[in-house]
Amino acid sequence: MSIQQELTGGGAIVEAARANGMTTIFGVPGAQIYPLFDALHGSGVEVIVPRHEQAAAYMAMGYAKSTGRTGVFTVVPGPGVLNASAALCTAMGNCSPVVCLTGQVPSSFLGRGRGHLHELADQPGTLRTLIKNAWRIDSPSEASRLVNRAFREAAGGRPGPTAVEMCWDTMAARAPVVVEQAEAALPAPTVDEAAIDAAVRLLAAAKKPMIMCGAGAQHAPREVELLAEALQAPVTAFRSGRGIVPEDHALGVASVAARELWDDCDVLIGVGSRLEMPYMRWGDPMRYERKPAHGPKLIRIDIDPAEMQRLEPDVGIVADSAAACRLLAERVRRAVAPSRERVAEIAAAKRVAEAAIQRLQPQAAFLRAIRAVLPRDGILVPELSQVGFATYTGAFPVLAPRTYVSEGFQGTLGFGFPTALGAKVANRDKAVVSVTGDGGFMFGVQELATAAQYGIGLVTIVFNNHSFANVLRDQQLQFGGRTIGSRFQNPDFVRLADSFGVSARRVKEPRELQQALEAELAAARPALIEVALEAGVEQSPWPLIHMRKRPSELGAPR
Ligand SMILES: Cc1ncc(C[n+]2csc(CCOP(=O)(O)OP(=O)(O)O)c2C)c(N)n1
Repeated sequence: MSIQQELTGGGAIVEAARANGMTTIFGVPGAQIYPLFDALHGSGVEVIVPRHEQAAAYMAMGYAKSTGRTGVFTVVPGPGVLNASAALCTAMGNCSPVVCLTGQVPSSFLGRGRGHLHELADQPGTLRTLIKNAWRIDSPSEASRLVNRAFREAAGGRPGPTAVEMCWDTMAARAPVVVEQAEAALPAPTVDEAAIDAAVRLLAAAKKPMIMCGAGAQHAPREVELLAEALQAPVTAFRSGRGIVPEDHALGVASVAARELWDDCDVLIGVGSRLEMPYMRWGDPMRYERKPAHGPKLIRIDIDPAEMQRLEPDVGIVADSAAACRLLAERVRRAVAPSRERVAEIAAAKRVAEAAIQRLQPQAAFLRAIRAVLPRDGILVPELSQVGFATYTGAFPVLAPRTYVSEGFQGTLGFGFPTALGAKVANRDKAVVSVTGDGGFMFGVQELATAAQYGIGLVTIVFNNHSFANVLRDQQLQFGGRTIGSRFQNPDFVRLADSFGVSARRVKEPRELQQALEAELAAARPALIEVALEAGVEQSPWPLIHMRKRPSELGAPR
């Protein structure tokens, strides 16, 4: 049902976004988007104003990744949008449905180059190079249609960010507006039966198939599990596809255990994944191979047809992963007799992996302490850092879908803390933990104020090693020990957090961390735990991430 009302352009955008399910918005106000903020008054929409625009976008991304629902943020055009742009390209890379609502110079200044407030030469064009799509809304009456399109495209196909903008005067103008219902989701392509048959033929001849998931399988845990059980195949993931099959399930394996099984794998099924792990991390990251020359036969299930060109499979199934896995599982059950020994082989690989991971200290011990107190449905957001990288290996088993919110291929330092705040806003009833280094945390440290102001009960664990430890290690090993720009002087994190009104304490050992985390999760308040470390104490996680050999053939880590 559509409703006609007299609204400003900003009001029309807000009502259209509400019709698309927006209940929370993250944003920083400014002159051009005042009417949009004004319309949020009394709308029932939860408004969270962070202290930097990058955080508004990261929070929307964390909201989206941890729920599967579209996250919405609003910022001023030009510098506001550019401040949010690292988060936008991160959300593009990790397939998060996010909608950006922004402004534009007054309509009579469009394209004049006169230098009006926040003017960018071609904002929608600039955005289209970063995200899925961007539109200008030229009148309040067009808002509903274009906002509907922005939401539909953000969530449809391969999800990602979209943006709409409206000129300053248009956003303030009042007009009769019809707010349409949200559009139905973009239809998924029908599953190609011939491709399914071809996949079944490959799988019928396979002895040791493996399933590798990405973000595109997060909505399909039941279907992936059905397929895995029909094949008795291990299910693995690098980052975005973690937890689809729990990593304590007999068939759920994290990356190091998967590497132990990889050399014997004869058919790989990629589900909603770019398959970075086997072909770029375990292969040569400097050499692009369109069609893998070595390794197992490749079946890919992906909703994005372009993926089949970027990494060409033997069988490509362009479809929604839930539908394709369900159908494939049904057919496989009739055609394939799964190996009885597979579960024992997987268990053995997990033991080998665990032994390798336990040498990755002190990170493995800290992660074990966190896992011990974080409930199964608790959410972890690992920042790019020594402890964060260690999570890629399986040192932190992921036990449920959407509980491990990662940065994806952009590797954007600084995403973690604000993204975790957004995840907590979306999951007030769940435990949410941010694991970050001191360097990455300081990219968004001001959001301690946001946590305090809105009572966002996120627990942030800052591993303080007074350095960009990764850079420091690389310089020490690869540049004759010449270090530059990799050590720093930090504030006193406990006093800093305290000054923001955030509960804070300092620990040194894994056991102390476990106790502190348990206490802070129980207190359900914004909290910071600093883990005080010396620079350079962490074992390098990279030998367990870029694994040219299976872990049972690796020596002790450096
Ligand atoms: C936007 C961005 N800038 C720079 C980098 C390069 N980078 C990757 S990890 C890292 C160091 C992180 O240091 P810190 O957060 O202190 O964690 P630590 O490794 O010390 O545990 C840097 C600078 C990046 N990945 N992304």
